[in-house]
Amino acid sequence: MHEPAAPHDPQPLVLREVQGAVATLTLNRPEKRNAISLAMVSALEHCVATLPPSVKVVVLAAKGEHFSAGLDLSEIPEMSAAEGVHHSHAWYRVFEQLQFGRVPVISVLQGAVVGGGLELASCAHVRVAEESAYFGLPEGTRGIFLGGGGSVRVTKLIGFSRVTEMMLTGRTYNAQEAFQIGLTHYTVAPGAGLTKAQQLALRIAGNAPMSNYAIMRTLPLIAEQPMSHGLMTESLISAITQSEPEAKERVQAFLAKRAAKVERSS
Ligand code: 1HE
Repeated sequence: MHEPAAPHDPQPLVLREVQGAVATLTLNRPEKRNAISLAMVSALEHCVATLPPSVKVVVLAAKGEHFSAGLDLSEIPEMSAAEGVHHSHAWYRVFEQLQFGRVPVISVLQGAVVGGGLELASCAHVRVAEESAYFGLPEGTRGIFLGGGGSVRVTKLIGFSRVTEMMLTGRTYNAQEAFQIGLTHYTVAPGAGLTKAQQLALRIAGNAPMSNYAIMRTLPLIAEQPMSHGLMTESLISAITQSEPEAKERVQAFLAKRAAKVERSS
């Protein structure tokens, strides 16, 4: 069932549909190419903060031909420098909830994934792109700069050299190129993104919750730690994860030939 982000909102900017363990959040401003206004940021924050405990995976999608045209540029002309800082921090709050929240996030990307749209997509743990997707950082041409965490998150995904070149020249990467440089994990046919994301969501929801949590929360930390700290963090989280009763049961099931073997991905 689709629920509006805020009760009684006649035109919700983000739709939320919960089916079993999977919540689908859909940016719902296609007439403005899902440009991200502060109101949309708040709607997203509300949807994430109030996820039912039964939800184990979020799919983040967008209505229309474009995932997102980025920051709602109509908010820029009136903004002072101080307001700009607070504006960025409002984005950071919800993006942090997405990346370091309770459950993994899979994004479904089509058409323009640009500026703040790419910053949002880079918070997801898995990115599925339809062939129509293209990725850009047009901030330079608008006279502005990244402000939704992209200089950290996009740079971690593809390196500062590529981000610098994208921002200076306005170059965009198509879906195939984005896959090749590690910006996305899957490329699928037009219209097939949501189905692919839902299949992946069911796989992820079938994992032990503590394993999912360890993967999401500790891999980014370990990546930033010096090697000796990283190895210590890994050994501790590994010991905690494998001590969970669910881990014991899953390993026993494999040893007793009751669990599925590893299969080639299709
Ligand atoms: C917008 C926005 C927007 C569209 N803010 N209103 N982002 C950009 O620089 C990308 C700007 N957008 C575009 O280049 C194009 O709109 C698209 C390539 C994404 C799509 O083109 P098209 O032909 O399908 O749509 P359109 O006719 O350009 O736009 C439809 C409407 O959406 C139109 O409004 P209308 O009232 O005339 O119908 C557009 O004005 C409106 N629209 N994009 C506001 N972005 C936290 S810092 C992040 C910094 C950034 O994100 S910088 C990148 C900004």
